[in-house]
Amino acid sequence: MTQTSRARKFGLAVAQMGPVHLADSRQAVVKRLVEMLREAAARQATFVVFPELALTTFFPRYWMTEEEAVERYFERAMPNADVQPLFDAARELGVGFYLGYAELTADGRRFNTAVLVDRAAKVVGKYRKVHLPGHDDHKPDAPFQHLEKKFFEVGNLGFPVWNTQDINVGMCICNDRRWPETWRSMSLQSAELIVLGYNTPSWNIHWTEPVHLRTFHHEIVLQASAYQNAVWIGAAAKCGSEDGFHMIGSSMIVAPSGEIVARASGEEDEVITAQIDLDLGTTFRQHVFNFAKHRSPDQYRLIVERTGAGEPLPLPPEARG
Ligand code: CDT
Repeated sequence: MTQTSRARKFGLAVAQMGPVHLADSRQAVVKRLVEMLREAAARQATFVVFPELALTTFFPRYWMTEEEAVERYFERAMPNADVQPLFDAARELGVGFYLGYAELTADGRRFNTAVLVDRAAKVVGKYRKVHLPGHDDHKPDAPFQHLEKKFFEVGNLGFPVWNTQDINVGMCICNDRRWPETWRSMSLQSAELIVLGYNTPSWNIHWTEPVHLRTFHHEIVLQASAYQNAVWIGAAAKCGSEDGFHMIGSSMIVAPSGEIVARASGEEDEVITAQIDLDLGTTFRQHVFNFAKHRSPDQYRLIVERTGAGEPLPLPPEARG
């Protein structure tokens, strides 16, 4: 990794979670999160990334009604009594965090959400997942469901960036990481660190994708996105076999050079840390990815004008053969 002379260091931890089974209580899960928060603090981290939907099993794999899902898996407030011990530990240790959970709003709307919590345990930001994968219908012949499109609405908060703990931080969630617009929306707001949690099933129910590609695509999008946007990335999995349904691990911290600087080794609860040098991102933003100097948004209009791929545009006369 390229080194800069003026280091602006930030203690980052990623807390990977092993499986959360259907029978596991919220209290037991939060105890695991608190233990990892303490380990991260002992290793000089001041911010911890926890996974997507960290408090329960990955419930969109099960067919059920929306009412059943709300009853068992959604949070009506954040924090709430079950999660309060995590907030108490964060305040005691002076460690901020990212936490993914299923959000039920006061007016009954459902989102796949993450909160950004500062070192005083105050919620300073909220992100709602934009790129919801899967389907909303029952697929009885599939080995499991992926019902995010049934249980959640598309996020309505955009891709904000917050200044907290003296750095610019952005958030996204799981499938968002596969889409270049996610990262660029935040790097155009000078994000220095982008954090995410994920639950990535090892098998794709939509086609027979070789299992090794699941991890390969996870790595390639994180490494390319870190480099192309000159940001640090912290990505936390919930992984291993939840009641027989396996999900990939490979939680990691990726530098703006695209290099992986820390990576989880197993599929259980595991804390990885790095003292990240924020000036490394500045270096990349000043040179190859100096956006103000090199971008040409007028040439990229289709990116915001079209959703799906359509016909080629009429060629400008000088582009014709
Ligand atoms: N949780 C989540 O977003 N999972 C998706 C599965 C994609 S299936 C095509 C992911 O991007 O990992």
